[in-house]
Amino acid sequence: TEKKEIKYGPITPPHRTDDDMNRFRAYGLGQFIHWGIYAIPGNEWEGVSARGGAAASEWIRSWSGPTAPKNWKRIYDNLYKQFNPKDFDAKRWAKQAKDMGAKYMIFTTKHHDGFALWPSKYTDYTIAKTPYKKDIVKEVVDAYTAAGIDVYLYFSILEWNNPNYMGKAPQTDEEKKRYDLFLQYTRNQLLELLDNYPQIKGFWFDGTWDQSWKRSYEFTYNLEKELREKHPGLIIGSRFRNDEFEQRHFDSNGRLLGDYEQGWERKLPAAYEWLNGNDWDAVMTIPPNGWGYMKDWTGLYTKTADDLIDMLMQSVSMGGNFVLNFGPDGQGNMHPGEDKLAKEIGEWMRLNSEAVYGTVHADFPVSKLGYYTQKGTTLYLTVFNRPVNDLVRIAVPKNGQLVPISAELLLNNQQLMVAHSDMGLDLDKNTYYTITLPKAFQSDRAFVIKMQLGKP
Ligand code: JFZ
Repeated sequence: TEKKEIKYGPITPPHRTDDDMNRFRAYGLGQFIHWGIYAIPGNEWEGVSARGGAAASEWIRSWSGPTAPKNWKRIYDNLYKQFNPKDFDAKRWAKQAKDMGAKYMIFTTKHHDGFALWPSKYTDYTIAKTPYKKDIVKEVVDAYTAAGIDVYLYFSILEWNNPNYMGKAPQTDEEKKRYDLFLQYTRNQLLELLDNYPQIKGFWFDGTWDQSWKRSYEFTYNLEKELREKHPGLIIGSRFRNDEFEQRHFDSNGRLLGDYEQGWERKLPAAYEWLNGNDWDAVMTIPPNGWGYMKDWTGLYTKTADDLIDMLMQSVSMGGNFVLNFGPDGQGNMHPGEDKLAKEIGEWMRLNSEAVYGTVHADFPVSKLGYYTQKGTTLYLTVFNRPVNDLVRIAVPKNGQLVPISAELLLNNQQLMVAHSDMGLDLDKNTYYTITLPKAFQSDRAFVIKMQLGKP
C-alpha cells in the first residue's frame, strides 16, 4: 500500500499507554451535559414548538420557516440577559452522575451560539454578563472533580454570531484578517480554559467541519501541540483537526487524528472489527435528537433504561465508553425523565458495574444472548435475551483458548452449573459450554453471568 507524505498527521501515538489514557479506557460510562442559553426556550417559544423548524433543541437559534417567531435571532441573542438559574447546584448534578455510575463527564463550555459559560476575557458574550454572573464552568469542574468524576470540556469552534467567524475559507485580505483574529480568539479561549481549570482531563471538540477551519491545518496542528505541551496527558478526540488534504478524524493514511475516535454520535459500531483497535466513545441523546433541554417529550420515543443499558454494554463490549446526554432546564433542573433514567441506570450499575469498569473487549464469538466483557481471566456475559430453555450456551473457538470452568450470577453470587456440551457438528469451529439458569431466578432487566476462565 502506498503511503502518502503527510506533514500534519497525528501528534500522539495510536494507542497511548499513559495513566490518563488508561483511565479513559476504564471509564465505561460517562455523562454529557448540554447547557446554555438554549435551555431557556427548551425547544419552544411562547407556546410554539420549534420541532421541525430547528435541527435540535440546542440549535433553536437557527429556527426558521413559517413557525419561527419574528426577529427570532435577535430575541435569542438577548436571552442571556435573563439567564439566572436559581436552582443550579453543580454538587447535586455531580451526585446524580455519581449515583448513576458515570466515571467522566463532558460539559458544554460554549456551544455554536458562542455563549461562554465561563467569564472569558476574550468576549462579552459570557456568563459574567448575565444576572447569574458566577462562573458555571468552575462550579461544574469543581463539583464533579470533588465527586471523583473526570471532567472534559465540550468546545464548539464554530460560532454563529461572531462577525469574524466564517464557514467558507476566507478569500479577500479583509476576510483573511478577520478569520485570523478568530483563530487567535479560539487559541486564547482554549489556553484560558486550561489556565482556569487545570483539573480537566481533555477537550471534546465540535463545529470543526467548515472549510475555513479545514484550511487552517497548520494553525490547528500547532495549536494541538501547544495545548498538549501546556497540559501533559490531555485527551483530545478525533474531531479537532484534519490533515493538509482536509481528511478529518483519520488522516490520508488512515491514522487516527487524536487520542480516540469521536465519530460515534447517536450511533454505535455494529462490529468490533470496524474500530481497528482504536479507542472511542459514543455519545447518545435520550430523545431521538436534541441535546439541549426539551421541555416537551410527548410524542417522541425516548430511550428507556433497558435501551440505554443495552447500548452501554454494546459499547463496552467493543472497547468503547458510552456517554449519556442530559439537558438541564433554564433553572438548572434536569428533566424529570432524565432524573428517572439516571436512577434506573444507577440501580442497575450498583449490581452489575463489575462487568463495566476496567473491562475490555473479549475475544469470543458474538453471542445472540448479549454482550461479553472481560477482565483478566474473568469473563462476563450480560444477558439481554434469556433463552426460553434457560440453557446459556457459550461458544469457544477450538484453538486452545481458555474456556469457562465456573459461573455465577453477578448480582447475588449464586453458583451456576457449567457443562462441556458439544453438539458434535464436525464443521463447527467452536466448542460449547452450557450454563444452566435456575428457573427460580427472575430478573426484570439484563443480568450478568460471571465466569472464570481456565484450561479445559
Ligand atoms: C454536534 C452539535 O451540532 C450538536 O448540537 C451536539 O452538540 C452534538 C453532540 O454535536 O452535532 C453533531 C456532530 C457530529 C456529528 C453529528 C452531529 N457527526 O459526526 O455525525
